[in-house]
Amino acid sequence: MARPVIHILNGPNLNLLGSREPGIYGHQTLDDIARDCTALGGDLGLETVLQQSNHEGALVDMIQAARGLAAGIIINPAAYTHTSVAILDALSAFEGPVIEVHLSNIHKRENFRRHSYVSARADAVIAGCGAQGYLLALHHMADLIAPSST
Ligand code: CA2
Repeated sequence: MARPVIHILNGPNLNLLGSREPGIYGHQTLDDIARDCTALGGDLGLETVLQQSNHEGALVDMIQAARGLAAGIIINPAAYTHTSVAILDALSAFEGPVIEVHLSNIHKRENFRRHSYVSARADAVIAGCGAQGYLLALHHMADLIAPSST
């Protein structure tokens, strides 16, 4: 039987991970994160598809494209977390679970990072765990989409 597919979406500048600001965002690249998610997804019986864009509309398109295909979305909207009603609205039209991930603890940084539009739709929020946050999100996603035994 086909494994449930989880889309892991990443916003602007996350393609630079590993190359700059390791003190805030760690040493792992987005390719490292994709590789680790693929491996863990295999253990959890999930297929993972990781995508990144620097453009708000492209992220909206990715979220819309996940409808009917993905069992769940894990998203790090990056700076659009704090600005984008468009991403919130697109996620609201997605039928499955949504988990918001941030590498850094957005509540320990500048005030403007403390508000997330996306959190109003997210079923769970993980912040401050670095790249491990994506793996924690995958574990929780597996629980959220597991068929009920009752
Ligand atoms: O902590 C996170 O994961 C953030 O979503 C990262 C965003 C930031 O705007 C959010 O407030 C919190 C920024 C991503 C930028 O990534 C870079 C990686 C390497 C070098 C420069 C930027």
